[in-house]
Amino acid sequence: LENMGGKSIGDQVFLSPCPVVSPLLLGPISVQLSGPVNLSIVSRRNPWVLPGGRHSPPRCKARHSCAVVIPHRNREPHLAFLLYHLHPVLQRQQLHYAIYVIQQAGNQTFNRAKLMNVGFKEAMRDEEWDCIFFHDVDLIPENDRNLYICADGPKHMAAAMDKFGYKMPYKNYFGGVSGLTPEQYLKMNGFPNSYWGWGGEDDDIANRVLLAGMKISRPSIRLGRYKMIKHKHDAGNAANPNRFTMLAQTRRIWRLEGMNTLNYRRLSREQQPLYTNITVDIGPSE
Ligand code: UD2
Ligand code: MN
Repeated sequence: LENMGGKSIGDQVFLSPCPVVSPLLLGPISVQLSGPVNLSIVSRRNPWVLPGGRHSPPRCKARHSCAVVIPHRNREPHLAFLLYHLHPVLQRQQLHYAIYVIQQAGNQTFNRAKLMNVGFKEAMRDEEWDCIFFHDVDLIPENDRNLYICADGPKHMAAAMDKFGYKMPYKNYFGGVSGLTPEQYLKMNGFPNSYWGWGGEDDDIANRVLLAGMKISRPSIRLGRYKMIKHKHDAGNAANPNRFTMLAQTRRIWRLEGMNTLNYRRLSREQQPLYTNITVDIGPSE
């Protein structure tokens, strides 16, 4: 027990808090996008991950907890790739965490932001997470010092993506990966449910942050690096032609539409070895 870094009282083991800066961090990660990865390879490399994709540091008490929510449909190879890299990163950051994959059932138009609202709700049923991350399935972190920990303002993690030449494409960009405390998330009434198809929802979310009186927080360009797995536009996720008109209305709509109007039907919830899989019917677009 000495070696476990904890004290034993009765049968209980009390771990001491993890160091403020994890000694396990490696910094830059070389992400090779070639070579096959599948879930059994990922499982073998992450033997201590518990069913549902949960983990806590074994030898100290985590200072922070987070849920990672991944909106998903039909991108299994990307999911395997992300999990291959993300599990070890979260473990090296000594976080208490769980990964939730939110699957949109059926083949109606995709709705990324609504799936993320579902993910928030479903993750918070399990635990009072300190921070919820919303993670595109195809973005691989390239530096483990970009911590999956919340900040004073809603945190945009993917500040530097390879596809944008490792810089911000425009000011207030909020796509890809972001992290919010439950308080921050609820203060902006969550995300919009009304963006069906590709585009606009990320800017609506950025608008909500600002309209709710918060400031976007970002890691440095050096740490906030992500590689996007190259892909084509998915069938069922055509560009949303209404996105510009909708974006002009966020100011009027945000309090009326979002977390407080979310409705969906949960079809299943399974504890997979590497993630909690939640399949939902989010209805057709209105
Ligand atoms: C950009 C943004 C993304 C979002 C999107 C517009 C980047 C890196 N990301 O992504 O955050 O704002 O534009 O909606 O710039 N997905 C599925 N199955 C589908 C369709 C989408 O799983 O059939 C999920 C998946 O997690 C994917 C995400 O939705 O990563 C965004 O879709 P995308 O990757 O096709 O769009 P992209 O790369 O233009
Ligand atoms: Mn993408």
